[in-house]
Amino acid sequence: MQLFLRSLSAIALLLAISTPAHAKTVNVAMTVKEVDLPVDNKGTVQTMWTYDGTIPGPIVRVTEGDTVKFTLTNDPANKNSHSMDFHAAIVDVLDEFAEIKPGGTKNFSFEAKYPGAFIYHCGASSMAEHISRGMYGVIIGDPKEGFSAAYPKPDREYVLVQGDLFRQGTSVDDLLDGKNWIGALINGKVFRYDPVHDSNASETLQAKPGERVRIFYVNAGINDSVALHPIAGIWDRVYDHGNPRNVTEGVQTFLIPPASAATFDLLTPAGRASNNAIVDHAMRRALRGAISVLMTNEDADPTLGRGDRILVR
Ligand SMILES: [Cu+2]
Repeated sequence: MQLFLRSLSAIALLLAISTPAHAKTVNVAMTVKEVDLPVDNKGTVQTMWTYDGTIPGPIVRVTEGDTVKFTLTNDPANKNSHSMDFHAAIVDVLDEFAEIKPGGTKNFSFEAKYPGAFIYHCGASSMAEHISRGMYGVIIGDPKEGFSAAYPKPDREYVLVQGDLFRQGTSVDDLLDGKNWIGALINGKVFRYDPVHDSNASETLQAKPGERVRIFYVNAGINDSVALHPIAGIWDRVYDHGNPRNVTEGVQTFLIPPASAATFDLLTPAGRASNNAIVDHAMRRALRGAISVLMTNEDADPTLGRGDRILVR
């Protein structure tokens, strides 16, 4: 009996070693839609190109080691070819990431091999136009070992994706040269969460005093890095690329290159109301849209920063 139990536990151990504990297959489908969208809080509309009709596209959230089975549909009403480039995938740029015509569909699979926050974007030509018109989003791969002392469980999570806004109709050459750049989009709108700089803004990020707020920040800008600083705060921990192994502590300003992401923990002060301005500290972009206000007080909306409201819209 003892021998039998011992061999059973040996088998269990072998299974545990050979199969990742939580690996699963996650089906993700997106449809590219070329649509008119408001790009600021007062409702100025531009024709944008999107995944599923929103900027950014849907959040894809998996666990490290999961397999993503992805289907891309290019809506037949669209005028342009589009594609999908997941930065979390190790595949073939000419195969999986190839563009498809309006009415077309494409399937591919990949393993989310590394934990972290990764951008996805359209890679169809010209990429400068497809990305700056809004074709981007984030895939989050939670670490398979879960939370730990090195990667503590946050009280709230927020996703912020910063993109560019150019004057409608800007040529590809001018996009590449940064001409006709008129603003920085945060989750699709200039000053989206900043009622201080934009009286039309109605949304903010919220937390209660003393909470650990984790921000997944994606730079979808086509040329410039983001210099991310939490005005009136210090990043308690920054996980470069969102990978818990890439931790830096006590950070004022952290650089996020184009088409990259990092994850930021802010410990809000306990026992008092406070506010932070989450800012791209490059003034050209800060004062043209890249400021988001985090309000900390006891009345914080309990639904914000949780579930599907980690992206506030
Ligand atoms: Cu595209």
